[in-house]
Amino acid sequence: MRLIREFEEHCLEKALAGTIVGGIHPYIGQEAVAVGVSAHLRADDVITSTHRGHGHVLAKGADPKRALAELYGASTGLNRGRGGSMHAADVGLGIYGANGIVGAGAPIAVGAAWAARRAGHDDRVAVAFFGDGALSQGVVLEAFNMAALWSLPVLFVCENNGYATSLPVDRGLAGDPVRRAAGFGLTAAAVDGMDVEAVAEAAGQAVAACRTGAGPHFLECATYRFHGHHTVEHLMGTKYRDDDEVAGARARDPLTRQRARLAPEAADEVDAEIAALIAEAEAFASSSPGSDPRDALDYLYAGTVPARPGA
Ligand SMILES: Cc1ncc(C[n+]2csc(CCOP(=O)(O)OP(=O)(O)O)c2C)c(N)n1
Repeated sequence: MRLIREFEEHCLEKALAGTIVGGIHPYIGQEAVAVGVSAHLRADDVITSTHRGHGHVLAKGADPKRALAELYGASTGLNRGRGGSMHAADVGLGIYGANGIVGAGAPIAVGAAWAARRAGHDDRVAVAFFGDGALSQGVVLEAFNMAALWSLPVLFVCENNGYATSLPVDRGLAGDPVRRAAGFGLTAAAVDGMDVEAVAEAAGQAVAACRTGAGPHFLECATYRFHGHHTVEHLMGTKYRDDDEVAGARARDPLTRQRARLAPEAADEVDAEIAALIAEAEAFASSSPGSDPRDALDYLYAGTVPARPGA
């Protein structure tokens, strides 16, 4: 969680300064979800992510140096600087991409689970992370249907942070997410997404059940993003949330809650280790060469992709 928080704080600063072109969608506040779920994932499992994807990508094991370089548009980035903040992927690590299209990762995860089964990897799990706004995208409901119909090992993780851009969830979403997923035959539950241990416990059960053929699962994680939807919101001073509401969520900061459970020396050690990693990532990313505009048309079509671990 600390790595994601520090990475994101760094990116926020760089995006507001214009070093990261195009801005970012900060994940700050939601770290417990990516970490609690990913704690149960193996290298050969697959994740799909969203426009708010730095946390998922780092939690699945992406190299922070290459992740930051990607945001800097550098040729050393995860995707040679062509994906940027919203499209970071590392197929070799089972990261099938952050995705700027709301809900688009869900059917990709279903496809990955189906492909794994076809290849005989019955205990490989695919996880689709998405926001509450994605629950009303038709493609997500189609993904629920197919995963349930074929009893695929997919864990759908809905990060309900209360807003789709500036639209409050109670004005955009009919009914209850858990009941909606259960209506498709998914095993569905809700959990406190601001508590990493609660998320880890619920996700652990769901992932284990997926691995043993119990079919698709759905986890609604109640969380909150501490910052705006996108850095443009910071620059414009857009406001649609009460200060009290944001302060209330910050009082439940998952990092503070987890720190209280750790020995102070252990927490300090983690802080020092992460500070060094971020400094190293910044040195690497800022000294890396940019992509060459002359090869802009390269890599549009897949040639070979890196072998999957355990393939
Ligand atoms: C298919 C599609 N519709 C609309 C958008 C514009 N859009 C980008 S992010 C966003 C809100 C998404 O909200 P949510 O899924 O709850 O995720 P969060 O931003 O809260 O993490 C919207 C509507 C888009 N990118 N793709």
